[in-house]
Parts: sequence; structure tokens; C-alpha cells
Amino acid sequence: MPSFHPTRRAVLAGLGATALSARAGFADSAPIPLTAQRVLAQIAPKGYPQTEVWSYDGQLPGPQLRLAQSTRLRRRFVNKLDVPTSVHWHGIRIANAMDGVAGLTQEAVAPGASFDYDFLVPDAGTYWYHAHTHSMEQVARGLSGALIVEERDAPDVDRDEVLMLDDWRLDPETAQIAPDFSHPMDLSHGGRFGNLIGTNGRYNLSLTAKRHERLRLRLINAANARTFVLRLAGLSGWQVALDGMPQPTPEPIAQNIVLAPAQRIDLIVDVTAAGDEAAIDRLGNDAQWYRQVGVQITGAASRARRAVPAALPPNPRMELPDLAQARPLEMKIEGGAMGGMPMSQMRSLMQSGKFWTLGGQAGPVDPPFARLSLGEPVRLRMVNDTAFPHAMHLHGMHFREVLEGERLGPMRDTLLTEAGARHEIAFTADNPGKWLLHCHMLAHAAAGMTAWIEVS
Ligand SMILES: [Cu+2]
Repeated sequence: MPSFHPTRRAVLAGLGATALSARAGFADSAPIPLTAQRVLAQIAPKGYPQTEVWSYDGQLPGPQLRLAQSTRLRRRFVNKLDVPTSVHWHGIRIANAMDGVAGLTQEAVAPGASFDYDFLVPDAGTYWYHAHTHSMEQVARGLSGALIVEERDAPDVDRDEVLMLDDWRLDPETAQIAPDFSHPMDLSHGGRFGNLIGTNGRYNLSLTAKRHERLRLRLINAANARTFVLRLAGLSGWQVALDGMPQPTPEPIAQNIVLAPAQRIDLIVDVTAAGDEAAIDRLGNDAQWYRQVGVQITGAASRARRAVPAALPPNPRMELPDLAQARPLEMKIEGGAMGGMPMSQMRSLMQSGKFWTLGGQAGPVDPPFARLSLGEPVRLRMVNDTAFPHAMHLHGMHFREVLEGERLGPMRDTLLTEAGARHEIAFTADNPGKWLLHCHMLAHAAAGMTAWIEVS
């Protein structure tokens, strides 16, 4: 695939994420529809043709769903595509039957059919929703959107901006999504990377802000395989939440922000730019920095910066898992190109169209990787014996990494493990049901890196 060289930088019109509030709670009213459908979108810069994408409600990304903490999200999902699909609500501590995993928690919704999603959102934070049926193709074609659960007491910021980072693999002539969804190179190496990178469905997103304005930035990595490494220019502040979950105290933002596929980070930043532009920049594979989001400065909101913000209010059930009582488990991650799996084993894997194994199995398979008792604390060692990074995502429950000296890290739902790395995560199995544990580099998930656990 040749790389995509836009002829000029252009701000694309008409594709912004429109905020739609989800009305909560009226059991006797029909749920608001959420419709999967094809639509044309101007992903590529002006001058290129529009791209046919698979969308929610005709928008790219899908409509921004916003609701208050401890209310219900009710949506009648309508499938107007010509393939089966389903919706996963990523990072929500959800009732299992609503988790949207075709073949595990529900049947895929057939073309022309509908499915009512109705669930409580117990935790405030930044989440997202995306297809979970042939997700490598369906997410790459556009089926994702932001899901924002608002705190009862909102933090003191002037604005709240959701930034969905994504990439698309487009044919450089026609600007259509390249349909090579079973490319062995993607499946066996780093996954499916796009050749056009953008934010909120646009190639070169630009915002405006005033000096000393305080913004909450909710960054969501919706890409199939790309880990974004970002740095701020003319914006400075604090990291306040990871994968939706608030941190006990705001932490100064690291020099480089690393966001693996499916991960989120919430920042509270002040506009400190001395000139007329601030920005979020992205590190390229060539070690150069590129503009990801530009921020044009239009005057000043005040004369001085404000004090350090308060921490976000904690979510319910953020208590630490009991390591002393925890059941130890180990999952080896093996396979892929250059990974040292014996050739005979690799050959038989490839005969079934797979390239990777989790815990010795190219999944999804029966029985589950583990059966856990409700309320049981678990510590799971993940051993990455491959030559690639992976973004391991557990459905239904957040976990914490076990760090040096049995210290526990922040709550997350997706962990980036680099080639050759070892990590240990711990969680309390407090949500009953069948939960996927898979790589969120979606080509890897399609090629064997899909396991599941059962909590009962
Ligand atoms: Cu992976």
C-alpha cells in the first residue's frame, strides 16, 4: 500500500461529532434509535472524493453519546448495513447481556433487524462504543463513537472537548477504504495501520481557544493498531483519568503521552501558548513530530492561570483487589512473525487462518481461559513472548497493574505490553458473565488473540 500524500492541508467540512444527549430512563417510551448505515464522508483532504464509510447515524465518528452517571443508556440499535453487526460499550462496567460481543453475549444483529441496548452506567468517565462483530473490518470502516458519562459534580473547566484519534487505510487514488481485511502481513505483524491519520473524522482538525482558558480534553484512541505518542505545545496541565477511571490526584502531564488502541486519557489543560497557536503533536515512525490537532488562539480568557484542579470524584468500587488472597493465573502471548514459535506449530496455526495464541489457544475457543467465582480476586501474569506490542483489553471489569513491591497501578481496561515484556494485572471478578480478554490491535484479535473468562 503506497502512503497517502494529501496534496494540501485542509480542514474538512461537515463531519464533526454532534453532541446528542441520551435521554435516560422512561421505560414506557420507545428507545431512541442508533442506526448502522453506509454514508459518504469527506475523510480525505478537500479535492479527494468522499469515502464510503459504515457509520452510526450517518456520522463519522458516531454521535457523541452523553449521559449522567448512574442513569441508563437505552438505544434501539438498528442495522441498516448488509452484514450482521453488534455494539460493544467499551470500558463500561456493564450487564453481560449488553456487552455486544457477537457469539459470546448475544447473536449478531442481522441486516434489517434491531436490538435494544439498555444498561446502567455506574461509572463516570470517557468511554467509547464500537462494533464487536468482525471488528477488524467494521471498526476500520467507521463503526465507533464516543460515550461520555458525566460526573455529578462537573470539574471546573471552560470547555470539554472529545478527541477521537483514528487512522484510515485509503486507496490513494479513489480515497475509498482499502478492502484488504485478510492481509497476512497485517494479521501476522503489527496489525492494520492506516495511511491517513486524523481526529474526529477529519484529516487535520483545528480548534479555537482563548489564552488561559481551561479545557478538559478526552482523548480516545479508536485506531485498529496504531499507538499514538503525543505531546502538547502551548497547553499545560494535568492527567486526571485513565480509561475512564479518575486518578486520586491530578498528575502533571508526561512529556510524551502514550495511548494504545482503545485506551483513553482525560487531561485538564490551560492554554498557555505565547503565540497564536497551540497544538497536540504526534510522533511519526520517522521520529518526526506531526500536527495532530491545531488550536488557534483568539484572545485571552483571563490574565493568569488558575490553581491546580481538584481530582475528579472517585467512581464506586475503586477499592484495591486483595493480592494476598488472589488466585494466580498466567497467560502466554505467542506467535506472529519473528516471534520464535516453532515453525511446525506456526504452520498448523496458519492452516486455520490464525497467527497468534493466548494461553496456548488461538481463540475464541471453548472452554474459557479461566472460570472465576464471583467476588474472587485474581492476579494474571501476561507474558508477551512475541516480537510485537499488544493492547490487552478485559471486558466488564477494570484491573490494576501489579508494580514493583506489590504496589498497584491505576485502574485500566486496556494494557499496552511491549514485545518481550511481562506484566501482571490484578482485579476482583465482581461482574458475572462471559467476558472477553483480547488484543485491541484488531487484526491480532481476528488472528487468534481472543480469549474469554467466565465469572459466576
Ligand atoms: Cu496484539
